[in-house]
Amino acid sequence: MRPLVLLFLALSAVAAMADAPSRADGAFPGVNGKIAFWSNRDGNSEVYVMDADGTNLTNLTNNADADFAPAWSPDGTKIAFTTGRDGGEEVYVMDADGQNPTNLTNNPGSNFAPAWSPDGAQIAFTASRDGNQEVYVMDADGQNPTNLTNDPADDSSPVWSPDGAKIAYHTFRDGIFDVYVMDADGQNPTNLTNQTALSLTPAWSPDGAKIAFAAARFAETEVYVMDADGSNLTNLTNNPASDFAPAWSPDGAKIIFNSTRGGNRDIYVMDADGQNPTNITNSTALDTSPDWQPLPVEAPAETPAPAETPAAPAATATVVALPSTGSESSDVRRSTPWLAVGLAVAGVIALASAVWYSRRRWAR
Ligand SMILES: [Ca+2]
Ligand SMILES: [Ca+2]
Ligand SMILES: [Ca+2]
Ligand SMILES: [Ca+2]
Repeated sequence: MRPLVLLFLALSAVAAMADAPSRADGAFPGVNGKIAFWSNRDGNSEVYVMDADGTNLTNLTNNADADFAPAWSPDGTKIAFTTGRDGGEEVYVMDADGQNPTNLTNNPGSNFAPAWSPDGAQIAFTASRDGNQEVYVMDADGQNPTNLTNDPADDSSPVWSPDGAKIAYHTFRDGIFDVYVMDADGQNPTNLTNQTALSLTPAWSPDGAKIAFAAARFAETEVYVMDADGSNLTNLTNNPASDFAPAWSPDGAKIIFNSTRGGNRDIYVMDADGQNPTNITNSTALDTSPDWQPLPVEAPAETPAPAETPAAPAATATVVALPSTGSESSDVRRSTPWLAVGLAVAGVIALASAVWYSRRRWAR
């Protein structure tokens, strides 16, 4: 194909994924609770929760400004999110019912894409404070923000591994978006994808063994899963529409993701092997950035027999042995201006232009 055709296709694919914030957050092990996401169905973006079958929809933010990128705390009692209500973009936290919204970042730069540590003590997020996007970590009360990436390229969409040892994110440092993993203190950044496709928004499985993410190749975007060391890459969606922003259910059996296969962005649930995708939003509005609430596993009430214990420990052991891993997240946003700019520089080769255009979007 000619360069201009390639450019158009590439920009189209980027635009399809990009004009929706599509950050999902990490699943922590537990019982499956509610699904948080954001939607513009009431005129501006709000964070909603609903049951896993799409019922009992509730608007948690009810704010005239943009509210997006919800991330459940590991105990399911709080939601971190991003909001424009203070004029910039700040990471807030609120109770699971929307009460007590609190600004954690209070920084004139852009702060977004929060993700909790498994012990709930810290929150990773993306900040543009020094001219490019970096993955930061702060205490859960907003204290001690620390830049973990310190790289001139954009680094975003952090997610913690369930054992707390690693943080996965996506970065543009190799000239294309790849999913990387680093130690939780920022050391040992490692490229897990090394692909010619854009690899974005990693999402760690609750047992730590796998990472789901979105990969975009020209007009095609799919949800993939790989082992936490980058091996055994598998396409879970195989659908001509855009499929992106995956997040796992706390029991590890399901993956929620975003898809345009119904004609607009909706949230779908599928089995973790890609089977039985089901639209649970069914709204003509933009619905995106799902994250599944983990609820505590009920204590075994005076169970006499040791029959039900074997499953959990095995997965944890596997995680520790892995050389590297990532977690999950995703976020995107604003659309039109960058597409116009991208088309204006149509002389640039297609893939480079698409990637450039997408920097804003996938950052979150
Ligand atoms: Ca709002
Ligand atoms: Ca950076
Ligand atoms: Ca697809
Ligand atoms: Ca929709």
